[in-house]
Amino acid sequence: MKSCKRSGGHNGWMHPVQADVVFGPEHNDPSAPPALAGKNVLVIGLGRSGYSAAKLALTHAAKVTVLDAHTDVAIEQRAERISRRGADVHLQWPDANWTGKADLVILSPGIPASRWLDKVLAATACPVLGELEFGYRFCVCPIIAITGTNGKTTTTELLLHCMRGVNLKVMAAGNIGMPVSEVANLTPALDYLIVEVSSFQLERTQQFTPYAAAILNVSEDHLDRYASYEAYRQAKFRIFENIKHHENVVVNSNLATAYSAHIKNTLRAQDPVYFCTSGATNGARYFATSDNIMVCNGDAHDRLVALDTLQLAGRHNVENILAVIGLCAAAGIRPQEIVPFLQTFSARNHRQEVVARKNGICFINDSKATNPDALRQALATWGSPARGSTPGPRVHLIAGGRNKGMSFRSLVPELRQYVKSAHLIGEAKDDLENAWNGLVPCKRYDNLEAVITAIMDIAESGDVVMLSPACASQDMFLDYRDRGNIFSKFVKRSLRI
Ligand code: UMA
Repeated sequence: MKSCKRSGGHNGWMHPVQADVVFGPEHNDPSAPPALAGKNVLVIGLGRSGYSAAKLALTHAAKVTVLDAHTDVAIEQRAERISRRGADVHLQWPDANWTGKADLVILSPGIPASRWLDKVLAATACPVLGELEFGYRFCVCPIIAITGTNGKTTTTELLLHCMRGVNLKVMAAGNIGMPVSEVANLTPALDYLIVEVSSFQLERTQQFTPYAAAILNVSEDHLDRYASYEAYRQAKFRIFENIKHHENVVVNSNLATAYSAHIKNTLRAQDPVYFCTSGATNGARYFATSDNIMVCNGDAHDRLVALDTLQLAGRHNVENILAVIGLCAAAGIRPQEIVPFLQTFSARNHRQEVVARKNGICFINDSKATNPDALRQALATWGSPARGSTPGPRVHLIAGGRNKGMSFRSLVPELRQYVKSAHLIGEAKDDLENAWNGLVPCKRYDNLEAVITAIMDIAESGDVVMLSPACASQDMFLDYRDRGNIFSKFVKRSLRI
């Protein structure tokens, strides 16, 4: 294995740290601890990110205040734990009345720009860091970052699997559910930290400089937070902003035009590594044909691995695999070295997960599909009739939840081709019914249990019952995992397995 391009510091790696108004000039020396002792740190949001950031700041002897607009059992438990360590915590905090002192504000990713936030930030008049940026400042190993509208978690887990397979010490953090602030103090023991990054986290990056990074794909999502699709895509491209070395920038060739437009103004790496799922086009270094994953070596195209030897199904997963190959290559791992690990990795829970097969009916939990494009991928993967079975639509689709400002009309072709019946839940019931009624039979429900009971009466051998909501989960569930677990529980109970 070729060693990664490191340049001093831990394992030879050193963050490209610039003079810093937040941590003071001593942060130019990466071996010096960030200067937070005695500083007033205001953390906004006491979810997982705020909790980890508050603990990290407390560890560095900061005076920590935490504000959260809500409260629930989990928030109260976190509040109690950090209060015991000296934090001043305000729950159910009313907007716009912060008058305290702060030297640094740390924002949780789920908190969007708003008038009350502007007021707080204006009142404090101090630097503001997102939790990702804050945690990053304490990391001392190289970071590999992954973003994209869909596939981030699968790709992060696949990269973890491959890098561990070649005996590197790696961990995963970020949007995958583990804040970077939580693991920053573990990074001295790591070769790499793999970070799943969301657009929310990227909105407030400053010095965040991954050693290597990939964008898997960008399609419409979170339009309740962003003024436009373009604004959302721009947030995604911030992942590359500080990377100078073009071999370490890995991009889906679908985004080549957008990438070129961005580098004119902001991005530094002029000539990224492209991957492509539709053959050797657009100068892609890594690409897939209908049967194989290929590597471009100058004019030669070498077959790396046959698609039918992989456990991950679907074209969208080919995208994820190609990105992993590109990121591994940036870390000095040759594509051939990871082939056995590509072949042994299978999809994790909640992402097109087969929950049960009984009486010829397949039950799929795709709770992680929180936008229309993810639903489209799931239908393309599971919608085609099995060999030898009756042609025609076969999916009983369960969709709905909290609409993130999306239109569902774009799914009409897939709906016509693959969906036998649509079962609608959550706040988005009306939007979905308006978009789909007349195309497929649509029925509305108040809860998932009622949906499963109804579908059990109509599903036949050869059909697929799929939860792929195309919406966020928080209107009815704690999160997508909770939604998927409840779906799986009801399915198994109904099938008596
Ligand atoms: N809050 C306020 N005021 C507000 C909004 C929220 O006080 O106006 C409080 C809430 O009461 C809550 C806290 O802020 O207590 C929640 O903060 P948060 O929404 O940032 O959530 P965390 O628990 O910190 O989780 C975040 C990510 N969530 C979001 O970005 C919405 C998690 O990604 C991530 O796993 C975690 O940090 C660790 O890095 C989840 C997610 O849904 C999976 N991500 C979105 C996605 O994948 O599409 C971006």
